[in-house]
Amino acid sequence: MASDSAAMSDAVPRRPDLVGPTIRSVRGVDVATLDRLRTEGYAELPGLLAGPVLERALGTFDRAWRTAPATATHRFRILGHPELRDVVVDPRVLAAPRALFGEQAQLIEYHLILREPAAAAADRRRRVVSRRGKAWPVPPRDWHRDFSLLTPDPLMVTIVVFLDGCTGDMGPTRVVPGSHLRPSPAGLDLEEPHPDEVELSFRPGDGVLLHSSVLHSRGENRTARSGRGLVMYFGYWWIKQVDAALPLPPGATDDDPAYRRLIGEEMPGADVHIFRPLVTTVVGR
Ligand SMILES: O=C(O)CCC(=O)C(=O)O
Repeated sequence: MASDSAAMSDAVPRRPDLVGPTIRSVRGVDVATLDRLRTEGYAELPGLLAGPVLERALGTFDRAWRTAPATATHRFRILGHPELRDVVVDPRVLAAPRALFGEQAQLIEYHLILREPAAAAADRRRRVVSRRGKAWPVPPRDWHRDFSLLTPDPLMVTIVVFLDGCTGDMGPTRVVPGSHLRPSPAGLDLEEPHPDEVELSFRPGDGVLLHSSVLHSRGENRTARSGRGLVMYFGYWWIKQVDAALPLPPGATDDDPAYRRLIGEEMPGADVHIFRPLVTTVVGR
């Protein structure tokens, strides 16, 4: 007599067009990476940038950093520089957003990050203290979520890429695995180390894919080196871009519809219907 589970699988035929043992990757991203994102809330992306794209981004970063940002998001700092635009559209960067959100992937927010060398950061803090007349302590952690919707399947992901690398005393990103699935406990101190935190480690060009709702924190750079990087949030196009009302910097757009959709200049459709459901809504379950 057939076992219960065999009977069940007879009764519910699998849809080979949707689920199958042969699915190993979606648009070039390992299913293991997507599963880890759903269960742990993050997945390392080693070697995300390399070669000329990495070198050109490093060569431009300091100049771009000096471009005054018009808002907290760095539309001018990033899209105003072709070398940094190239990071945003790099196929290795776009692979996971495209696997998750398909043609609906849009760049929702983006900014440069700089871990100043310890001495420069201390000097700047001293100047701020004397101007404001009060101390500006740097807490050990700044736990936050980039977006708050506690579900395994993200509506938005955050990609952080460290151009110089970031390890140990440089204060690399820390995450609390699984925190994208549960509310923060009452009384959680957002400025102190978390008992379940995991410290990541980045070589130059390495990145991390975060479920935007996972608790994460940057650390303090205690070295004499700079830690430069980019943070990019990608999500469904119908999530409003933070700086949608800002003009684009000169030269930041072109006629390529895929690029225009990515930066929010064009919408992928007239409404929110999904006529080709994404395969990622079923893989890994
Ligand atoms: O710098 C980091 O380690 C993470 C950056 C971050 O959390 C953010 O920009 O939201």
